[in-house]
Amino acid sequence: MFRTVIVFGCIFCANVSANDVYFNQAWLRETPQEHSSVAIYGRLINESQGFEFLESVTSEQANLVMLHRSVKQQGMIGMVHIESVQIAPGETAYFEPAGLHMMAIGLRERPVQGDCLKLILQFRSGKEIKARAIVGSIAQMEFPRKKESCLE
Ligand SMILES: [Cu+2]
Repeated sequence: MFRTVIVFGCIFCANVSANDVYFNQAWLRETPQEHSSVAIYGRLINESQGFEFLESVTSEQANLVMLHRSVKQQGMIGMVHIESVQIAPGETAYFEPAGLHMMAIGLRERPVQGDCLKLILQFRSGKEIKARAIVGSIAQMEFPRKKESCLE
C-alpha cells in the first residue's frame, strides 16, 4: 500500500501544471533566416510560497531551448549558458535584451511577426507551465503591445 502511494506521488510530481508560476509577456524577434537561433524574453513570476528553479525549457518548434545570460567581457557582449534560474517567493525574473534570456536553437520555421512560439517550462519542484511567446519585429526591444496575442 505504501509503495502504491509513492508511485502515484511520483507520477504527479513528474508533471504538475502550476497555477502559481507564470511566464508572461513572452516575446521574441522575427529572424531574417531559417534554421536560426533566437532569444526569447518575458517575465517569470513566482506567486508560490517557496523558491522555484526553472531548469528546462522545451518547444516543439525548436531543436533545443537553453537558458542564457548575456555578459560583457572585455567590452564584448557574449552569452553564457546557465543551469537554472532561481526565483524567490513573490519575485519576478525578467528575461530581457542584454540580460537573462531563453535561446531557441534550430527553429523548425522562421519566426515571422505575429507568429507564436509554444514553450513548456519545467521547474525543479516538478511544476510545469505552458507559455506562448509572440514574435515581434526584427528591431523589437520590448514586449509588442498590440492587439494580436498568443493567449490560448
Ligand atoms: Cu543566448
